[in-house]
Amino acid sequence: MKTVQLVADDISCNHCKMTIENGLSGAEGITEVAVDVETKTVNVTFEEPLVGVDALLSKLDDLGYPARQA
Ligand SMILES: [Cu+2]
Repeated sequence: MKTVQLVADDISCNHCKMTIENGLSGAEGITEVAVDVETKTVNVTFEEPLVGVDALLSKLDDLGYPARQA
């Protein structure tokens, strides 16, 4: 199990938080998703090799929140 912190500058409110948390959690290999609106960070706990950082970034992109690794 691995945890990564990603930053998405477009996170601005609780709606963004819900969109990302709902959009990521439940996907295969993703154990936990926590979005902090104030710091615009997304903390994801996941299991490799089911998911990797690149896949997480691409999912965030699809949700409308381009991100980078913190
Ligand atoms: Cu928002």
